[in-house]
Amino acid sequence: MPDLAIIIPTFNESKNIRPLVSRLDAVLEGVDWSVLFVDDDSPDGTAEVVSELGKDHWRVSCLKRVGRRGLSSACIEGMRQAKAPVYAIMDADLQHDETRLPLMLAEIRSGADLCVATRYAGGGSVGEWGMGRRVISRSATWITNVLIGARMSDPMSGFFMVTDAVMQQVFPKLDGMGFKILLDIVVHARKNIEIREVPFHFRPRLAGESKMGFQVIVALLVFLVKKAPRRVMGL
Ligand SMILES: Nc1nc2c(ncn2[C@@H]2O[C@H](COP(=O)(O)OP(=O)(O)O)[C@@H](O)[C@H]2O)c(=O)[nH]1
Ligand SMILES: [Mg+2]
Repeated sequence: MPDLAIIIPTFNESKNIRPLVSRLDAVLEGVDWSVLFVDDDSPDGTAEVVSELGKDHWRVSCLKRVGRRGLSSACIEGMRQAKAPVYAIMDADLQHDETRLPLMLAEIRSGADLCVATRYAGGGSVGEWGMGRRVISRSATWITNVLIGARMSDPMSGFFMVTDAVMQQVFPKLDGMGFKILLDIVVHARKNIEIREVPFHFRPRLAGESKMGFQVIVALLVFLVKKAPRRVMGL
């Protein structure tokens, strides 16, 4: 069992797999790590690229799901399958700065239960986003923190590390819907888990397309309306 299992959900990311694995190799020297790509049968052949790479690279493997889609459920299934003491969740598209991974692991090893890579504190940034996307992201973050009391500067971050101990508590409670896996974990974990943050600069996407869209925002609002009363009423 490796010390760290990196779980990467993919949909049409074939061009990003090899560059990403080379970067992981470069930054994770000295760590016993593995990476599991959870691919929802991408038409561009992402799963085949991963399997091919995995033949010569024992740290790399692929979980291919057929007939299903979903970022959160892909992360959950990936963690359940990988079974490691610590999991990192990150995107395949090179937008998440992999050089942060050793720092995040150091936070976990020194006692954090969850370490979130944040775009909104300590010198992190969203890079070259347009005004519209900035406003939507900031508003969603603000509303989330008001309603959920999530204690995080970037509750919508898709880049974080979490211990298996926390995941074992929350697995039965996660619904696997939508994009907000971090939020789902924090809402369902015990209230005193130690959350730390590491800043990062969100890079522009080089290859492939974003799957974030209007339906993601609607799904977030539905989630908040369902979960907020639990927190506000202390349930
Ligand atoms: N397995 C799986 N991965 C997905 C799905 N939707 C998005 N992803 C992956 O989740 C990550 C984040 O999605 P992305 O479109 O980059 O969102 P953005 O960074 O907010 O624009 C990327 O690695 C995507 O390939 C999905 O339905 N299933
Ligand atoms: Mg992305």
